[in-house]
Amino acid sequence: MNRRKLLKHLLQTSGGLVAVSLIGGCQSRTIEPLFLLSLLNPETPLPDHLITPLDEFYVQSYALPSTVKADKWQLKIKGAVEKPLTLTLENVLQAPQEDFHLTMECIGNPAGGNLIGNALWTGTPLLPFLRQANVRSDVQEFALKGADWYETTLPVADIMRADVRLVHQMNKEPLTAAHGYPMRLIVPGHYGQKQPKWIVEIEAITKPKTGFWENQGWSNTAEIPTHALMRQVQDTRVWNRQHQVNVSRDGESGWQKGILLAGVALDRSSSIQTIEVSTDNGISWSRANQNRPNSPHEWTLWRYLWKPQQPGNYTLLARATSDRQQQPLEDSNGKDGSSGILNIQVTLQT
Ligand SMILES: Nc1nc2c(c(=O)[nH]1)N[C@H]1C(S)=C(S)[C@@H](COP(=O)(O)O)O[C@H]1N2
Ligand SMILES: [Mo]
Repeated sequence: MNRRKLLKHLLQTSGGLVAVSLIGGCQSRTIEPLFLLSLLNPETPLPDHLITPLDEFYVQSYALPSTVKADKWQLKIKGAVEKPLTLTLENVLQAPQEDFHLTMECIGNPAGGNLIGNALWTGTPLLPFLRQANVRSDVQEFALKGADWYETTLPVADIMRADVRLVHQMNKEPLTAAHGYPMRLIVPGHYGQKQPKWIVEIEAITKPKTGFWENQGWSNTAEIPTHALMRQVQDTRVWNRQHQVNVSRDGESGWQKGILLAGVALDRSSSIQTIEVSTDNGISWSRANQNRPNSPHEWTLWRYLWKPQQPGNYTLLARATSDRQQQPLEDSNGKDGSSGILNIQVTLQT
């Protein structure tokens, strides 16, 4: 699609409607099954990318999705800048577009939770626009605001990077209303709360400030720790911490045939080197098979074929090691995001 067509297409799309469930004014939609890993045959190579389909991608918004009209949409770059700027959709679409894979996860996602998804995003770097606005040297942070009055902040160094982009497509489709139509900002390395949807304002500020979730105690840096998520025990999808799974001995999915464990791993900035699985509550560890995405911002896929010898109770753990760190055994402060190890109790029946 050329840019003119793209603009027309975007202007015609109202931003697809989604089913909304309102719980205490907070819109949060999680869909099962999240994880359609067709990895049951360990002989088939792991795919390079596992993309979460749009209708399965989690939605986390503190209020109803904002209804922004593309032809009315504007992004103001203001505050402590020499030349304040107002961008239209056309301005953004006329700039060079880039496709990139990135996994988005909510800081509130518990170990093994499903507030996580991976997409192919399309957008353009924000940096040239910031340069155009000529950010003053005493600026410390940017306050990023959505049309729903959502606000979050990040230091200058985190925002004035070539890989921070204004994004208008997700999996090659215009963003849906729920995911920020017509435009959101994506700041790699950070949890979802630093990815403002329906972005309408970027304010350069000279004093640090905290945003909506950060004011409620959530981490203000919100950087993604090295962590692994285990998502599959045979055909049983595993969602919760301390999940209890029963597996019979015989039959098509009986444990005698082996049990396939699979999942993902992610870090804020560096590649995942290894994923290890323990089936004896951390006494011994075995390397899982994994793929190696080009970008550290896309989840690494892993799987491990467990061949139990005896019935009984087992505790399964998975841990990731990135270039930066090995995932700690204990869960850290939940308000910094869950870096803890998912703990799955499995009973293998006699
Ligand atoms: N404008 C706006 N942006 C927002 C939010 C919001 O409520 N309003 N929620 C944030 C949170 S907490 C997360 S986890 C991600 C979720 O993005 P998604 O709904 O596209 O998955 O959006 C972030 N950006
Ligand atoms: Mo979030």
